[in-house]
Amino acid sequence: MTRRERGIHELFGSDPERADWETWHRVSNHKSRRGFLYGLGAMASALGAQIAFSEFMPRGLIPAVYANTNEPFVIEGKDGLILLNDRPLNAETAPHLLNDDVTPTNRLFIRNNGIPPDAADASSWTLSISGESASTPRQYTLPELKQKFEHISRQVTLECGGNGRAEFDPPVSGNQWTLGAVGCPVWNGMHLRDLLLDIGIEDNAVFVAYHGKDRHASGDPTREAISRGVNVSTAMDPDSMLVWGMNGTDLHPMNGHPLRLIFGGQPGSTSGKWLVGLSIRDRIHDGAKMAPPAYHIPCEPVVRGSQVSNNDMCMLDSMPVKSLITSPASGVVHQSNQRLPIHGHAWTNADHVKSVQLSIDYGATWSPAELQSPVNRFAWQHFDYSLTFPTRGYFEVWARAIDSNGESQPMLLPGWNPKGYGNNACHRIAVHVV
Ligand SMILES: Nc1nc2c(c(=O)[nH]1)N[C@H]1C(S)=C(S)[C@@H](COP(=O)(O)O)O[C@H]1N2
Ligand SMILES: [Mo]
Repeated sequence: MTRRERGIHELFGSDPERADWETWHRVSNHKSRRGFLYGLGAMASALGAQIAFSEFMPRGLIPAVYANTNEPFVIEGKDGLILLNDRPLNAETAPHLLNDDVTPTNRLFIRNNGIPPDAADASSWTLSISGESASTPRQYTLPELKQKFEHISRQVTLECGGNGRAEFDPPVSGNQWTLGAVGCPVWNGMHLRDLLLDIGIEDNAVFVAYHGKDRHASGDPTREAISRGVNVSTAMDPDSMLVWGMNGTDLHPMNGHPLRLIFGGQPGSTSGKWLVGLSIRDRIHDGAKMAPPAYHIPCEPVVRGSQVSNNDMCMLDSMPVKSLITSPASGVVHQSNQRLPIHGHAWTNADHVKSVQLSIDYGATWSPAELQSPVNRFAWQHFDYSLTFPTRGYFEVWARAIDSNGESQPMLLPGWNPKGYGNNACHRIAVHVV
């Protein structure tokens, strides 16, 4: 084998028909990455028993109790997600499983900061609103909310602020999200604005903070796992939602059932799950994970790997323009005499994505893909292209989105930051043309 052939063999494995996203991802990464593992804890809780001799159990083994049935070892209602952490539970979706224009519930990532609440009774769920700038503190049950306010459904992209963190170099700590901490289901609920107008908020209101029913990972009942939110102008934006359903059914238990917030264009951490309280604050909220370095980036660009003092950090208050190629899967083997259809999505915190361009020559030249308009603001937009390849061999397809503010995705990693937020580098997939 030549060196080049060996490279291709390594990339695509011995079975050339296999489109193996995970293999590609592993080898495409220039630094060693913590191996993918099903945590013993998650396995034990799924089995309902501690695993005896667990120290001898080979890593990645699927327990025979599952191997003997057709039931795969997955998070219930979450098909094929990749587990990054089981305490707290964090799981992402491989790009090719995000190909649907509307993300199905079973393909939406899970990002938990603490211990989720036990299964909730939606009929008695209560939301309490208070805070310095709430005119009259009050409560609503979930059935009251549904009965009293206008219902809306919107497709809104939800992306974790740390999506793409795994690629930062030097590495930064936190969940090593690659590409799949993003999704765009249809959310069913109401305008948050309608609720705030019903309560009445004072002129001095600055921030709307959330409180969830999940518990701090330490189990300490006096500490919240996370309590963030958005400034009042974002909360009052007609696109900001209070949500009780996704894709026409109840929220998944791990995505905040029975009530949550959804804010388009913001880091996912603002969209509180298992919502039991809102605080209308007369100042920037000071809840858990509001202080730097959490969800903060250096106010000015820094040298990679620098120590940055908390005083020099600014709040991450929007998510940058980005795109994802969702078909084919990276690592596909493609016949040279055929066209290769490319499909994917692009999103932004700006009004809309203006264009998506593709390159098969490492960015030397770019061709515009066909791009659809968003179904509503903050919905991701779909792009399509039919590629031809000039020769056989190893290719990369790169995608780059440009939004209505003129912002575009960088080809290489954007500014390094100590917590690894906002990586919107171009998505690349590998194609082996034979
Ligand atoms: N109560 C509560 N809300 C939360 C979180 C959480 O851990 N607890 N995680 C936040 C973060 S960091 C993200 S990215 C999104 C993830 O939403 P999802 O798990 O439905 O994908 O929820 C946000 N809301
Ligand atoms: Mo997040």
